[in-house]
Parts: sequence; C-alpha cells; structure tokens
Amino acid sequence: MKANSLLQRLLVLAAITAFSVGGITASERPNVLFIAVDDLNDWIGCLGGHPQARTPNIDRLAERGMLFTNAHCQGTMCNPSRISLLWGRRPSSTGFYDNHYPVSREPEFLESHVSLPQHFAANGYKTLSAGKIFHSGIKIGDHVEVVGPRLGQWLKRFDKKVHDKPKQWHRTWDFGPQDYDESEFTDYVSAGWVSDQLKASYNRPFFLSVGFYRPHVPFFPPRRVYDSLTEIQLPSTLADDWEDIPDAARRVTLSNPKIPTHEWMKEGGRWELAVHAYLACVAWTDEQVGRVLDALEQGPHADNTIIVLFADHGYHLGEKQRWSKFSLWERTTRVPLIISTPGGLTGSSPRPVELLSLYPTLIDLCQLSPNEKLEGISLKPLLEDPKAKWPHVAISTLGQNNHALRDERWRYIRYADGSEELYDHDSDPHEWTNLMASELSTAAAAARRRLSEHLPSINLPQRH
Ligand SMILES: [Ca+2]
Ligand SMILES: [Ca+2]
Repeated sequence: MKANSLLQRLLVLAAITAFSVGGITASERPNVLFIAVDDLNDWIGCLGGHPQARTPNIDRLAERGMLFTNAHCQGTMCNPSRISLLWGRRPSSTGFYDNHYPVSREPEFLESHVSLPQHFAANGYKTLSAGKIFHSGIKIGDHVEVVGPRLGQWLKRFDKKVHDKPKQWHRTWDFGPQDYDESEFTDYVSAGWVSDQLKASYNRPFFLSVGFYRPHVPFFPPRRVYDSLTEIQLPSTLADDWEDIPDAARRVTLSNPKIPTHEWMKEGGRWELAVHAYLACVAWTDEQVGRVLDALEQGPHADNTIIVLFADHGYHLGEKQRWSKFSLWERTTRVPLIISTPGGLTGSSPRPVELLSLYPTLIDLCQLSPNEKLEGISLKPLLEDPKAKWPHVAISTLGQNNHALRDERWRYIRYADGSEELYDHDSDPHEWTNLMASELSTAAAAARRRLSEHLPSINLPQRH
C-alpha cells in the first residue's frame, strides 16, 4: 500500500506503534485538556506576580498539579510562540519570528510538519478545539476534527471604545470596563462550549484544546469584575533603567510602533486604569477556567484527563518603561505553566523550562508515536521529581539571532550585533542592572560563558 498524504502516513505509523509502545492501545490513553491563555504574565496567585491578582481557579489547578515557576516562551509574541509550541520547533529553526507572517503562507512547511493536535489525531484521539489556539491564518479544520466557537467572530464587533489614541497604534489598544451581557464575552462562550464537550462520553480518548483570549488587548473586562478591584497598585520601575542597555536592545524592544509608549500611558491616569483592567481581565478569565475545571471534575473524564495550562508569552505593564510583549526580558518571556496528571505528583519546579517541551511531554505522558522533528525536551522527569537534575536552559528569541537564555539564576541576552545583557535574578528580580555594563564578577562571567554555549546553532532568516 502506498500512503500518499501526511495524515495517511501518520495513521499507518500510529497503527504500528499502538501495540508496540508498552502494549498500550489508543483507548487506554489519557485524555488531554489543553488550555492556552493569551498574553497572561505571572499576575496569578500561585506565581505571586501582583499582590492583587485574583485567580482562585488557576491556583487550585496548580495545587493539583505541577507548577513550573521558571517557564518561558520561545517566540516573544503570539504567532511565533504558538507556531513554536504547536509544531515543536524553535523560531530560529523555522524562520517564523513575528506576527506578520502566518504559517499558512508556507504549504511546504505544513505538509512536512505535524501539528500537536494532528499528532494526537494520528494516534487515535478525537481532537476538539475552541477559541484561540493557532494564531490567525490557519485553516483550523486541517488540524482538529471538531471546531467550536472561534475568536474571529467577536473581534469584528469590538466592544465599546474607551480611549482616544494616536492613529498608528493598533486598533486593539484600549482598556476599560464593558457593560454588555457577560454571556456574550468570547471567553464565556468558549468555556461553555468546552464544558459541554467535557460532559459527553466518547469511544476514544480526546485532545480538547481551548484558547482564552483575555487578558489580551483590548483589556475589556465586564464591569462587575472591574469594580470588584480597587486601590490598584502599579508595578515597580526604575527611572534610568534604560541607561545601561545596548542600542540593539532599544531597537528590538521599540521595533513595534503599534504599541503605546510608556510616556503616553503615564498621562491622565491611564497606567492605573490599564493595570486595573488587565487585572480584571485575568480575574475574568480565571472564572472561565473555573467553569471548565468544574465541568471536567463533575463529568465522566475527571479521573483520566491530563490538564495543561499555559500562556503564549508574558506581558509588560510599565515594567522596564514599556508595554506589551516583544522583548527579551523576563516580563515578556516568563509564562505560567501548570501540568496536572491523573495520580501524578503535586508541587512546583524551579527548573528553567520551555513551552517547546509541551509537545514532547504530551507524547511521553500519553505514549504516542514519536515525532522526530521536535526540538524540545520532555518534562516528564520533572513531573516525577521537580528538583531532578536538569542541564537545560530556556531560550527565547526575538528576530533573527537575538536570543535570551535563562537558567535558574541568570538571564543572558545576546543580540545579532554581538551586544549583550546579563541579569542576576538572585539580587535583581526586576532586571534593572545590566551586569555587562561593568566588570563582571567571577560568578557572572562563568554564567555568561555557560549560557552562551546554549545559543542556537541554526538561525534561519525571517520568512517573507
Ligand atoms: Ca499572545
Ligand atoms: Ca537598567
């Protein structure tokens, strides 16, 4: 038999491996509930990023699973981060570095690489998805069998505009409470659909993914949630923070003219309003996560479902005098990551880990056939021992040959022009002091040397 299509080839492979990997068959494998939250930084209770973060549901998931406290994205904005984690390759290995170039423009890439849900389908899973999992441009039906509510239909009828802003800024840049019915919010609809799927029975295991859109801009929470937070605290900043960073850092960080300047955000109380609205969006999304977790716990799949929750990248709300993502600093790269396995260990791991690991970890946990193209490392050893020896670092990339490398203590950044930053998180959690601007201590010099050995050897140009 000659199998021509990618999917056919995978199905043949799946049929062979189903009986060769520990004797496990498709029907015995665990289900997966895969939850993505868009633009969520560490402002959740269990990561302690903001004292007013209100996320009881994400926190209860962390209590029943493994919380990775030092997890990082590979692409430093939506599109490259999601391509990286959904196809298991670094931005530097694919050439997908920014939001302007969708993966759908590369049919050859799509034909020769298997997305995470496609891989589950090829291993006998029913695949379902709601909300924003893939970034724009993709035909979702090529990747999942059952397509639920999606983002596009809500983006068109934008909520009520609150602020006037310079014309060149992105249309989504706005923030403030909204008064329309909560049941019409996109994430409410997604959570309801997902909850219904979790109550149903299936004749095979499922891979159910849901992508919550908030706290992505516009920060438009329901007024009820917004009004429940008061006396908002702003994040800490340092006035002359940028004096010790290289020009390359300024260029890379300011390369997106569609996001507001910190100067504009500081005028007229906008900073406080935006932080208030972001915190409310986080609390609102947490309520939707809670509805989904309740549905799982009360349904037929409570005891045999792996739950993964992550954000595609972090977010600046004034920290380091800037806003949004698009940087190689901690505020952009660090993400919440929780993996809960049936009967698995609970706790937290301080090891530096990557979203790139999600794909190989799920292959490992569900005993799927391998995918030789993946570049990430399975996190299973850390799910079994969160303090296990871990020689790996987390790498984040912003444009060709600009990388940040993170271990448990240090962040080292190398730009394409050779300029560098180095931060010691033991003494400088806000990354205010670039150690490269003065003479390095012995420990700092050793960290720089050690981390630079992990710089990716492949650095493909940006696709266009
Ligand atoms: Ca995002
Ligand atoms: Ca500084």
